Amino acid sequence: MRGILKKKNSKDNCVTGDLVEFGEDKAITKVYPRQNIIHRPLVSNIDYLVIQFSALDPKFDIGRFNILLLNSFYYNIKPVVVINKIELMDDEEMKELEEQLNFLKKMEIEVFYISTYKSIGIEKLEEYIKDKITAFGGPSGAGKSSLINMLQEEKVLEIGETSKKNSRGKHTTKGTTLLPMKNGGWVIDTPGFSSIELPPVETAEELAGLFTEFNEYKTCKYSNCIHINEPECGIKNELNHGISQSRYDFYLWCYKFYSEERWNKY
Ligand SMILES: Nc1nc2c(ncn2[C@@H]2O[C@H](COP(=O)(O)OP(=O)(O)OP(=O)(O)O)[C@@H](O)[C@H]2O)c(=O)[nH]1
Ligand SMILES: [Mg+2]
Ligand SMILES: [Zn+2]
Repeated sequence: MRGILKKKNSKDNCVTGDLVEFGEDKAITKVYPRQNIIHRPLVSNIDYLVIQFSALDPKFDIGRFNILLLNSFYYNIKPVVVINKIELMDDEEMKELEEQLNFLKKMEIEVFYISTYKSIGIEKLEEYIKDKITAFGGPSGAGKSSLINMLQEEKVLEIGETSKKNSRGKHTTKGTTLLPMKNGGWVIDTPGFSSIELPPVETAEELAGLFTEFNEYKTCKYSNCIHINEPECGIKNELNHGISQSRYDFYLWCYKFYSEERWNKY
């Protein structure tokens, strides 16, 4: 990239997904304005963010899942959920997982339960993301590269193992790669992460706005209600009915984090 285009200390001068112009020496001379950008994973101009976890090995983690979901709403990118390795679960475990993710229906978020080993659910997903640009994000070891190898034209991505000791991924994918899909559209493989950051939300109102399933129940007595200690709160009234307790608990957890670690420091 031409030095003149680079802002100092900026990680997003040019990212995977950018539309660019380049000269004969292949140096990038122009980066076009972006339709969108997300920082975890760092990609731009995408139609969907697939949030991919494995059911087991490593075990599904609703806390980290919720953080990724919050990021996709913060950056205004449509999330699609993929749960891989479902062949490792018995019926009981599967039912439990589906219950945990039931709240996504209300938010009109598609969930695909798949297994790349047993070729379960791949075609449906393929159909859904056809002709779109889709980035895959999620923890290391979830099987992102394994899945993308099935969707793209050539099997070129390296596949890792999960550690026998703690069943964590081994951070096999190091870079972010955009690849054409067999039937049209593009997929982006990204490195898995071990830690996930909360997005830079600035106020409680903004935070509540990222929980889109709250919208339907905002019949709160006070128009500036943040659904915590206020009486006659539409959200709290719906707990365990329209609003899932675990999502509300996650909301409280975020609120506590932001008010203790961020908002008082601005
Ligand atoms: N049991 C099972 N294992 C799978 C499945 N799909 C992938 N794996 C295994 O999961 C491990 C991790 O797969 P990767 O595709 O490297 O995972 P990744 O998400 O790309 O990991 P990073 O690149 O580290 O972020 C490998 O050992 C795969 O063989 C599946 O459907 N079932
Ligand atoms: Mg990978
Ligand atoms: Zn309220």
